[in-house]
Amino acid sequence: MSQVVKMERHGEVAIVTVDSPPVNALSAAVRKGIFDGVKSAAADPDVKAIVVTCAGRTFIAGADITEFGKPPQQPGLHEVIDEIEKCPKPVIAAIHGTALGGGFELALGCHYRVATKEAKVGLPEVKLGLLPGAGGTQRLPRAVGPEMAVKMIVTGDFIGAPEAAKAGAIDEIVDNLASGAEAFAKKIVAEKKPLRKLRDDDSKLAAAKADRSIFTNAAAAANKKGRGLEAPVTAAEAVSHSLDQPFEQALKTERELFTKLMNGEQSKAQRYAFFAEREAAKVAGVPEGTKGRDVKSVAIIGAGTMGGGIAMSFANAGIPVTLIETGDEQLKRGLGIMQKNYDATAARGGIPADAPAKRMGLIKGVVGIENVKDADLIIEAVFETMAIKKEVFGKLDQYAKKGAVLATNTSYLNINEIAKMTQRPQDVLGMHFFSPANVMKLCEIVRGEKTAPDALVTAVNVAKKIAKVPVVVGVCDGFVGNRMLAARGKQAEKFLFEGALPQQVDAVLTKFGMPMGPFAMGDLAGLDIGWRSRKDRGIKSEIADAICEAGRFGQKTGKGYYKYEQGSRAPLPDPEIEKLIEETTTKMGLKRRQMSDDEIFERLMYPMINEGARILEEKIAQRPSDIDVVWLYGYGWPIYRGGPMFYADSVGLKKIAERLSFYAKQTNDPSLEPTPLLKKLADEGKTFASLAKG
Ligand code: 3H9
Repeated sequence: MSQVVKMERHGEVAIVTVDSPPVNALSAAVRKGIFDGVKSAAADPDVKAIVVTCAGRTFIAGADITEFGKPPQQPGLHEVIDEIEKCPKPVIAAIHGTALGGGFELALGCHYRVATKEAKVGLPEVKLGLLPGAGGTQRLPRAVGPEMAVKMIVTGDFIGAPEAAKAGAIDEIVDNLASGAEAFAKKIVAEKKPLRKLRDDDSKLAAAKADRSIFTNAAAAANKKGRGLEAPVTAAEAVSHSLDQPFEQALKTERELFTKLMNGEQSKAQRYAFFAEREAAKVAGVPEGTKGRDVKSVAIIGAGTMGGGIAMSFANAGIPVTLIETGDEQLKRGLGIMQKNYDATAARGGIPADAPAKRMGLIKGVVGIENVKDADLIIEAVFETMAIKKEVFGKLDQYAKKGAVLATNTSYLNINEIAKMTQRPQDVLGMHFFSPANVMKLCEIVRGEKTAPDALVTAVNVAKKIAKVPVVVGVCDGFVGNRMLAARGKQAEKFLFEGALPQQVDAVLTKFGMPMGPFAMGDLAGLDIGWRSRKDRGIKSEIADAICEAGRFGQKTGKGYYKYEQGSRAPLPDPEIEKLIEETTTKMGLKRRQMSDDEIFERLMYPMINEGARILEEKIAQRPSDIDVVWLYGYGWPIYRGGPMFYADSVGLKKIAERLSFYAKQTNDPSLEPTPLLKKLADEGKTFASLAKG
């Protein structure tokens, strides 16, 4: 048989085993192997039943995404599933790990399904901008009912095997997969059970036929959550055809909709993001086989907004942490906020009712930095001031045990300088979380000049363990994300002097798909922080300073660049701001002009992309796709646009370089000229992606 699919006989049961690491994806070879295996077992008179199972860590995790967009190879997944379904002998899927996408669809095409208790099943295609394209939108509603099916397909969320069994998608939970599946197969044969084909079973569809609101509701919920995404809405439509089209016709519709999505720009970007995220975890310059250090206990210093959010991330992942403060008062306040946060999430059904107590139980609050002594990983999240950070690291050097990884959650400061406060700079690095740290998935792992490879790998591993997306970056002011944000912010601020209002600038970005624009973001973060820092550095910004002088610090004071109604976070344009901007610019003798949305968009985006190119030149980021991951998971960049560098490639670097040069001259700002790297790529007609290919 094939290299990736093996067949053996256990008496009257043929076992077809897929063995194609890492996740047994349905490559052409795997599809052919299963097809041939089932066909030959069907033809063997001594075989009475067939088990399809997988070696390694998981059942088939879906179609092989790397094959998408390439010329199709036979047999297609449909043909494989047809071959299984029409097999005259019972075919049983034996599932462990995760049966996902095409893998779960293949299992649904089998006559029976058994699974281990820990197994999970799901149709996560929407997360790749797709919909299940091998019968999933038709067989799943028949297995579990349309309401549950549409919810699973539109969210792409997995469910556990016990829940799937209760709903009707799994026939039996087995302790030992191999022996359990074989025994199940023999029982089916002995009891002469029929060949159950989901395509022929409409019993669960009847109830839903009367009330089709489940589809519109699912699509509306998806629309609300994933602004601008095409796939969830299209997927809901495909599932709805289980009710109004005969099975074969609905399969055809499903395939058409799948193909449309697969060839679309959104799915292309989402598939790119999937691989970019995985690529980001691979650290260049670390010797092969470098293992992370053992992390059994974690301490976090500072119970403020960031420290609290980081502690919650650990507790959410079931990992106990020690949270350290300088006094009882501060500790009590921090723990109180975390408790309130958890309670609010539980009240809106985001976590189970008993979760707040359980999670708070994992966070041990203590007073005194000496309590770091047993921790294998220490994350400092104190005030963002070099002097304070240095003092803390001096103390950590004194109290932390040998080999502990010492991380700072700074968002701008120089890690090398902080590391110098210790006798062990090899153990020091940055773990830059994004606010709110218990929600945002990004963690920039900042590698100092002396950071040891195994310390770096430890931080990457820990970040993954707490469900963050780690991206390794180098030391510079603001690292990758905030440095690019600053390039954008500089332009946004200029627009207010030139003629635009905050709401016009922000709307340009929200229309593009960003969750908010720079001014709404400033209001959320608090305008006083920047004001204080400007004062410290002796910098003036007439409009921003005037806003703060008027006591408008953003959401926390109910007024900033916008006004906010009591208890609401919705930014409302404020005529007072319009007046303040006009008065300030008049006083400065500036003549305001109408600015077009196109100019605003280009002047926000392109300088950011230019800064991204500079970051690559300086090797602060390892690869363009890492920059994209930073923006996707740290700043809410719309996933269907892939990230700023991916977006730049789609616009064309030549155009971006030309426009940057144009604006450099128009605004008399030479810093906007394209960087040498961007210019070179543009001149050569190349893309950022070409850099990754070497
Ligand atoms: C589909 O099925 C369409 C059908 O409806 C219709 C067809 C007609 N293909 O995530 P990990 C690689 S669409 C190719 O780090 P984990 C991944 O890149 C598909 N490669 O591991 C990585 O490679 P590397 C629907 C894949 O344990 C390695 O495997 N299915 C695929 O954290 C390990 O991955 C999905 O959307 C794939 N399908 O998580 C499932 N999947 O080591 C997508 C993974 O070189 N996959 N790789 O970086 C996942 O959600 C997770 O990978 C999984 C494992 C949960 C399976």
